[in-house]
Amino acid sequence: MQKNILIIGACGQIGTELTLTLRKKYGNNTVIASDIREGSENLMNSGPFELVDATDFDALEEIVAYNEIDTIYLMAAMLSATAEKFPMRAWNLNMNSLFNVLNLARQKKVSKIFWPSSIAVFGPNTPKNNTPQHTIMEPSTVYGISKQSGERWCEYYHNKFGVDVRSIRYPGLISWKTMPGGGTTDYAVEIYHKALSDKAYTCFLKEDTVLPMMFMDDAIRATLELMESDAKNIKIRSAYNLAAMSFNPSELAESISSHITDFKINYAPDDRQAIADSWPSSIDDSKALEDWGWKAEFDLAKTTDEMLKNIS
Ligand code: AKB
Repeated sequence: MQKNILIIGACGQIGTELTLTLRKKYGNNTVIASDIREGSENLMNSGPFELVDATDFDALEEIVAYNEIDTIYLMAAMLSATAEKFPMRAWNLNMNSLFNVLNLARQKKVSKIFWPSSIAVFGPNTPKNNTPQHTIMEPSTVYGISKQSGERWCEYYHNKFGVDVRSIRYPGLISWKTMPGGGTTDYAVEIYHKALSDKAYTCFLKEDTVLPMMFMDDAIRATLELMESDAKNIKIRSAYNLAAMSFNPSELAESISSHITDFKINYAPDDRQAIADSWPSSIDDSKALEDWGWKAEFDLAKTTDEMLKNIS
């Protein structure tokens, strides 16, 4: 029997690129994309697609059985800034979708799960620089609370029921194929689009707000490397710290200015500043290196080259 892959939340910023990469690697018909809405033309035309609400267990169960799914990537989530506006909706989506896939694995309907965690699991009492894998967490955002709870449940399902669930604490992700939506790190994508269209950007974070970031190609490679590692090497079943680079809006603007010399940045911090202030500035990802050989390839200069080249 052929075994297929299901991506839930395939039309979002990570889901789109993950689906396209997995289709290239394993074949278009092997990777079933699904979301609550349709996605980009590229994604919709490259393989099978199912419309589904990630909180609907019966609908997911039917898709899994019909498509002979073996592995699920659950990418559907409400991100940090939107979750502050709709706390109950965020909790419902972020937690119930996770319980659905964990329970499908517990019932042996699928054999492997990927679920994304985030640097948002950390909070204001966490050491800010080179944040360790195991440390004080105490997230102060709705999104962070859902991600930290999710991590606890992943580890619990692994220990209690042997569920093969794997996860990464993604930093802010920078990509050009699909826009992010509702996150605090979204400025680091918007800025490139505005630099090219208007030569100016008003940033919603202060100039000296340092956050951990990563180019999407690195994030997708990390996800696949984690999922393809031998189960015995995966010693952390909550979620792995992952890092590539850290910078503030002013440093990012400087990197863009080396290509677009008359680019101007202004600052008008809003509610998202408090979220950013509660997160780490840099991350220690040595456990990911130790357990499955992780190493980032894109620094800020390389990311800026790729973003400006591909958007324009
Ligand atoms: C967000 O800003 O909410 C996300 C994240 C860091 O998880 N990009």
